[in-house]
Amino acid sequence: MNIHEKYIKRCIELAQNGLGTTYPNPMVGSVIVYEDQIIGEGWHKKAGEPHAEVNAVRSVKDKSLLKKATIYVSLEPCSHFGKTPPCCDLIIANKIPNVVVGTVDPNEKVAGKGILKLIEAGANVTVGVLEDQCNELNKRFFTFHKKKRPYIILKWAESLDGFLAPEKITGQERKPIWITNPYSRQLVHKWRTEEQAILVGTQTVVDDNPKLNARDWDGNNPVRVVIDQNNRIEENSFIFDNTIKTIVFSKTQKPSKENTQFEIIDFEKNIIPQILDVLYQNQIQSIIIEGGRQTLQSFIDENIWDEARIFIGKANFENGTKAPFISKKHTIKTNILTDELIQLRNYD
Ligand code: AOF
Ligand code: ZN
Repeated sequence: MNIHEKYIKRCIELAQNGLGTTYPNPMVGSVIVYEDQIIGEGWHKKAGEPHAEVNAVRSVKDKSLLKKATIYVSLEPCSHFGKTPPCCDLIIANKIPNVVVGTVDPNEKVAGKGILKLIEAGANVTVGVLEDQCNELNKRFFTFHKKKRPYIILKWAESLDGFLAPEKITGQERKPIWITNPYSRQLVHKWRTEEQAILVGTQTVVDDNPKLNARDWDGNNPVRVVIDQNNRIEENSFIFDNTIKTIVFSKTQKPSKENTQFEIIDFEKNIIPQILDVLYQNQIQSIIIEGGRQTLQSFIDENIWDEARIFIGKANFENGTKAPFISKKHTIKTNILTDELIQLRNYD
């Protein structure tokens, strides 16, 4: 690992502190180095708050060193006036002579203009250090800006013999049978805090009345997104409790409710591009899809997904609804105590 890579790696580490809180902004980290010593560090914490470079510059005690230093940033410094002023101007104003950039910002408002502005101001700019890792860090942000749709994570749990959880019906009460253990379930709540939205199909809401929040982890709740073609979901379902913004894709309008947004789409046509388009328009950069079988399988069949996270439980069910089928290439297997977690990436 060369010197530039060492410091960009540190930028990536710093950036990761912002996981789940920077939306719609990317996670960005920055370090300022003088004579192979870190003299300042910063990361972007929250949209609207200072960018990584600003926090890094502010953290430098002896500002006179800036004129001789190198600033490392995992993402190209911005050149536009957004919620905050351009980081390029800050670098130029502080006369920092060397700038090392992990990767180019895909946001059309920046997209190379930051690098150009720095070069024009006389800075010595190096671009593309640990580029793949910097792109991976902001896989959601990059997918959103380049593919004009959210980053899509599919998640489900299946039995050892490949079935989704059946329901145990005792008297009038329907209770889901848990496939995964409490640790895996808590991990799912952590995952929910990392994404901007969570999506399920109608049947899942009708059958399970899920809350779709992240109650077992400290962090932001994702926007709830449900598909309900014929408005079958009951008014008193948890998803309509107004506690979290909810988007409903339906064939017909319903009287609007507080915190609930009805989106009319054409169910005669393929609904996936229509849904993704609305989510894009709503600035949703990532979504975790948690069921049911039909919804998950339709994203798999269209090959519109980026990641799949599948828990395999210990028990055999022998019958029930077959779990979605997905080709298990690029597999990472981990054990969460007794459950097995399979993680797939779609590089198409
Ligand atoms: C940077 N450093 O730490 C971040 C950048 O609306 P604003 O002003 O917050 O700008 C958001 C955009 O700036 C965002 O879409 C991305 O292109 C860039 N983010 N740039 O130089 C940072 N977070
Ligand atoms: Zn900036």
